[in-house]
Amino acid sequence: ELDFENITLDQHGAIAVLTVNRPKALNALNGETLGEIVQALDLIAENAEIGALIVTGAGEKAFVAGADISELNALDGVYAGREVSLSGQDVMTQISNLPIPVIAAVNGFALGGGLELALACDVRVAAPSARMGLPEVTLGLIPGFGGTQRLARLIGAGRALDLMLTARQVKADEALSLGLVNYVADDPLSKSREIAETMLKNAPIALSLVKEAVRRGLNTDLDAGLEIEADLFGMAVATSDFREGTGAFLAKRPAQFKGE
Ligand code: CO8
Repeated sequence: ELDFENITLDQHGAIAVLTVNRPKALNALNGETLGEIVQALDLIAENAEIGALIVTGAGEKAFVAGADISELNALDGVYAGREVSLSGQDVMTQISNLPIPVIAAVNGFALGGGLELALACDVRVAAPSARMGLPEVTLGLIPGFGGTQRLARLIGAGRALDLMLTARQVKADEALSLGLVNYVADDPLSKSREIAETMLKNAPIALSLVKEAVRRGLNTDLDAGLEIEADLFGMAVATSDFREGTGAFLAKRPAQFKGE
């Protein structure tokens, strides 16, 4: 565990857990917290032992209740607004670009920037108590940490527009039926660990190539996406884990992947 003010970073074997911990503001993301998240992501990226990341919020009440509204309130001018959005987007993009699976364990409120944080993860697990929404228009704002783009890509423009224009909060069961979350579980952190363990049985490079294929493919048209897939498929075939995986199947034994 490292010395951060507003987050904790723990490692349990191959799984890192990043917990946003600012209880006085329901874990809202101020600039300092975003900076610590970036430092944590750098540590995770440098640590070859870590094969999956879980992102969560401290306490029962909130995952992350948004960007810090007192900091937002001090913003003034088109330029300052654009810069703060770009730098928050960059943090979310760094999460989504990590070459390992990232799971959001959503306990309690995930609003505004908090939902955008969960949207930057690969898989979302919600507690029954979770409340999710993008209430920015109630503040005279719009989502600025990638929410307008990632939510529409995840659940479709029509459903995303409903959530953003009404600013309403959805509970876990509706979030599940919208495809906003993948699972609802009483203990989202332990369910996230279970999902991470399942993923970690698979070939690590293949996991990173799947993420890359989906992410890059969503930025392009089908033909270009299929080319990306073929290129990355070729890279998978060039790994020794591919030899091991197919060889183990044919020999009827479990595969021992090395991440090479
Ligand atoms: N920022 C700062 N402080 C917050 C935030 C926040 N987002 N959310 C809660 N807090 C603080 C409260 O001010 C309160 O502090 P205090 O005890 O000092 O009064 C404390 O946390 C506890 O909160 P409440 O008393 O309000 O708790 P309730 O149980 O009554 O309500 C809610 C819980 C419903 C979650 C309520 O706190 C709430 O509505 N919070 C704000 C939610 C919100 O609107 N989030 C979106 C923010 S906008 C955003 O995220 C934009 C992202 C993109 C930015 C792009 C940059 C340009």
